[in-house]
Amino acid sequence: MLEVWTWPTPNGHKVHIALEELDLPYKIVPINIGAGEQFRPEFLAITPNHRIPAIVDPDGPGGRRFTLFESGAILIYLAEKAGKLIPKDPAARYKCLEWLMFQMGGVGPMFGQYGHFHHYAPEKVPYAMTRYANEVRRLHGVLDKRLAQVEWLAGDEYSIADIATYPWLRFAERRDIDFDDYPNVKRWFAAIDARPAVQRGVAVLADNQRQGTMTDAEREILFGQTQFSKR
Ligand SMILES: N[C@@H](CCC(=O)N[C@@H](CS)C(=O)NCC(=O)O)C(=O)O
Repeated sequence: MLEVWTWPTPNGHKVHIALEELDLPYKIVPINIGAGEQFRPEFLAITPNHRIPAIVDPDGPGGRRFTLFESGAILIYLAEKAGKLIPKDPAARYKCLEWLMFQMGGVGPMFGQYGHFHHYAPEKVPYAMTRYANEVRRLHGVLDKRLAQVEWLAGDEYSIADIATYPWLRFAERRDIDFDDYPNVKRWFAAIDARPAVQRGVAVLADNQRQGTMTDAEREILFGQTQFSKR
């Protein structure tokens, strides 16, 4: 059975949602990133980047065991394996990849830095806080403009581009975002949020979701020497 090495974060949820939407059987291998499990040798053998998510497919290309990391690559792999969630029409397919890359290169990294400087950094750095707040608003604006023209990010079809983006837009209040300022994003978000497969996807490992502030030990693992030592 396909294994997902994961944790309940936006990048993990992308893969959980896709698997639920595709109705593919899978087994969860929890990697507690606050406890340093991403540095376990078995995990490093799958992903030298020591970040969740990663998958192991015993029935990969050529019928062989196949490992893959980077959530965007995993979404493309799963969608192509199942023949769903990625448009077949060539133009729509490239639009899907365009918005998937927009999420991977823009929404994820910028929202991540917003979270770091607004919620986790040990000191207040006003320049960084303002920069990432501006970026978060700008990216919502770009999405809103796209979604004023089309129903889903790829165009007419719900796809892995929507699945990649949705988990990053959850808990908007934590980014000081009011969806009333982005009515097309609001409509799109509500439609995805209501899908039963999406609700099952975000429920994966939900009991392990971080509650409250980070401990010093977690902070050291995620942002301190542990993170940067040579492996
Ligand atoms: N570009 C990667 C990013 C993955 C990523 O940043 N994962 C975070 C959780 S959302 C992680 O595993 N962090 C562990 C760490 O920083 O050590 C992807 O999309 O898969």
